[in-house]
Amino acid sequence: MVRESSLLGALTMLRRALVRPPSSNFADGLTTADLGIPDHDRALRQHAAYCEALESSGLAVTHLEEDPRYPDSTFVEDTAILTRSRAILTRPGAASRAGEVSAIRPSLSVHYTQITSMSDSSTLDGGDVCEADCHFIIGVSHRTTEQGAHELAALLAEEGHTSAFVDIRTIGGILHLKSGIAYVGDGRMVAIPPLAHHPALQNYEVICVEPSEEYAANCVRVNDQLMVAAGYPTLEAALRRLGYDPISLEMSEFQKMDGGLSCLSLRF
Ligand code: CIR
Repeated sequence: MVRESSLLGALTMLRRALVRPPSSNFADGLTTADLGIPDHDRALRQHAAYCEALESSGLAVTHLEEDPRYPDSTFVEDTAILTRSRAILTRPGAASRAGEVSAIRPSLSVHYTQITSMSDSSTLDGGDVCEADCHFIIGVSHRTTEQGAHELAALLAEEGHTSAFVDIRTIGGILHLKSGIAYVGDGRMVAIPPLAHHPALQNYEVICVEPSEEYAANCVRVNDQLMVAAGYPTLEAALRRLGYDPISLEMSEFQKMDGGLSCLSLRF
């Protein structure tokens, strides 16, 4: 095990991130959003700003090569679940993304000696896994099967982590669980209205986003910093009232491909 982390209060101190820039054929990836075709140059600029924000949060950022074999491969979060002691390689729920997992493995093996693969009878995307201190909330979605969610929970339990499940298959407008919730530390969870009262969130102080700001629910706490999507003033104001000083980042080109802030990095 080589995850270099210590505890920051109850929050895990993060040291590193892996990112992969959007490839030139990024627009050929999967999407349900009806927001137009992403502009590759603008996506690269937004990605660069995102990487700067990770660095300013104290992370050493490893920039992987763009990988045009997989147009969705900039969304590296979906390929692995990283705990203190191991990397768990996922089984993406979209067939076109399956090869992304073997593509990321060598970069993870630089940092992890223990790498576990999920069974090929399950599917699970990293975007369905929300880590909240040592507890994991796992979404069952159109990408993550119930079996995949339970298999991951069993693997996490081997390390003493607890899990809860949230079925998002009937909730419109979100691809993954973390399209709709984010743990921002301090016992607080940001959530979209349909998830705000879910039993899995009952032990958290829930910051509920307005229906018009649902995209902003995918925010990312990294050490002392909180990264939020730009253009969602009500959530940003609510976070400021709670004492956060969010870094706001333009995400328009990734939103066009159903991606959010968390999807763009593996943080450990
Ligand atoms: C996909 O449909 O798989 C990509 N276009 C977007 C993945 C976003 N990932 C995430 O939310 N973790």
